[in-house]
Amino acid sequence: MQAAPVSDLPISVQFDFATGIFEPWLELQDRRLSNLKEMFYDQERVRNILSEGDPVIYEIRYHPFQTSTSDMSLGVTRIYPGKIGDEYHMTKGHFHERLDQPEIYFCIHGEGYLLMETREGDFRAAPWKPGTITHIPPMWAHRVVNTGKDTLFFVASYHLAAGHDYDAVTRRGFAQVVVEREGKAVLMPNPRR
Ligand code: M6P
Ligand code: ZN
Repeated sequence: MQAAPVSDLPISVQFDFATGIFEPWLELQDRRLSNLKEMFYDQERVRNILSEGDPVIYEIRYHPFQTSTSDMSLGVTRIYPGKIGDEYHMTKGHFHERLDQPEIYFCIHGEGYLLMETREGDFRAAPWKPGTITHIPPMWAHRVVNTGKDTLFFVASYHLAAGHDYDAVTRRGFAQVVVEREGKAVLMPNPRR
């Protein structure tokens, strides 16, 4: 993320509920399979797919609202439908670097789960549909999984100072993974733990 421009004036952006894209945004990040290859449990499948290409799994548009005294930020993530092997497309997932920083996620479109886990191993999977709003308390890692046939998009509101810590999630994943079984999305214990 580049340094955010400082403005003490109110700013509005315009969100399109049909596409999940808002304007203007200040930064766009594509997350390709190579950026989150450690996250999927079926590592052989990851290698096979990467030998033929590097699909975009999701994209994020950011607008940091940096003022001289505050650092609220907006992020809109769009997760494309699909699976890696039998595991559904999902975000990397992260803890916040700062231990006092929560976040609010608003599901706008699509269906899936918001997975959350503490370092002590307390785990929650919130089923998600349009209109579900989840408060993620400090010290809970968070990851969104798209189990539907459409693009899932959600709005995130957080402070820039929260920071992203991907370390533990990259090494250990979450306690459970979301996979397709007989056409249905089910949770199962992470085979890599
Ligand atoms: C939301 C926010 C962002 C985050 C993004 C993608 O928009 O939580 O801070 O970057 O989701 O999640 P991740 O960084 O885990 O890939
Ligand atoms: Zn976060």
